[in-house]
Amino acid sequence: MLTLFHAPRSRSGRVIALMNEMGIADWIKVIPVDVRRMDGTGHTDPANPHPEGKAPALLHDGVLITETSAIMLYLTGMFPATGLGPQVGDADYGAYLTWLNWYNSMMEPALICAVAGTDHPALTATFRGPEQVTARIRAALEKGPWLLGDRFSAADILVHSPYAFFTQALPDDPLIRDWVARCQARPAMLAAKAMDTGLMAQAA
Ligand SMILES: N[C@@H](CCC(=O)N[C@@H](CS)C(=O)NCC(=O)O)C(=O)O
Repeated sequence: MLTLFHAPRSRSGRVIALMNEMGIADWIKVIPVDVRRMDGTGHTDPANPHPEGKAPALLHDGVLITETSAIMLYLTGMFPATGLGPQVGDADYGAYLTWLNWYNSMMEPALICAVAGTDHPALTATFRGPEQVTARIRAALEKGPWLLGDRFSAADILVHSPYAFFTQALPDDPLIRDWVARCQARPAMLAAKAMDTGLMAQAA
């Protein structure tokens, strides 16, 4: 019914971690795919239905969903009882949607521009920069311990992830560092990493 196209050690690991958190892994068939990597390795996998050959991609009864945040919304909406994403009518729903979309439209572009060393007035006017990213997350974590307060959600899995991928982007801020460490230490995240280790070993 649900099929996830997953590339080990890529952005799709966040969906595996979410599946584990939600306890829905038995409902989703995971198909490992290759993707082109930044270091020049890998190739676009013809088995992957993603129009850009990227991972993740989710197929549900013939409907294709791409973009990690859209997949997260789709799954947390499909399995509301798992509690990993507030639903319409919940007081946290607006903040949840905001974090998932802010991640795509502000955080990831700002951090990628910084890691790439790219600077242009049009980029800063649109995406701001790493300091503003840090300030926004810090303001939420001051209430914490998670982005939605007491409630851990898919938003934490998504928003903390670039700091785990690009450790050079991790700010020297104990509040943010502790939150990233807490997200990374969750059993669901550790299980996702162990799965990737197994898939990499099989592929070698
Ligand atoms: N905005 C997309 C980005 C997906 C993405 O860029 N995935 C990378 C792996 S980390 C990929 O598949 N790259 C292969 C390529 O660009 O050809 C999402 O969050 O799902």
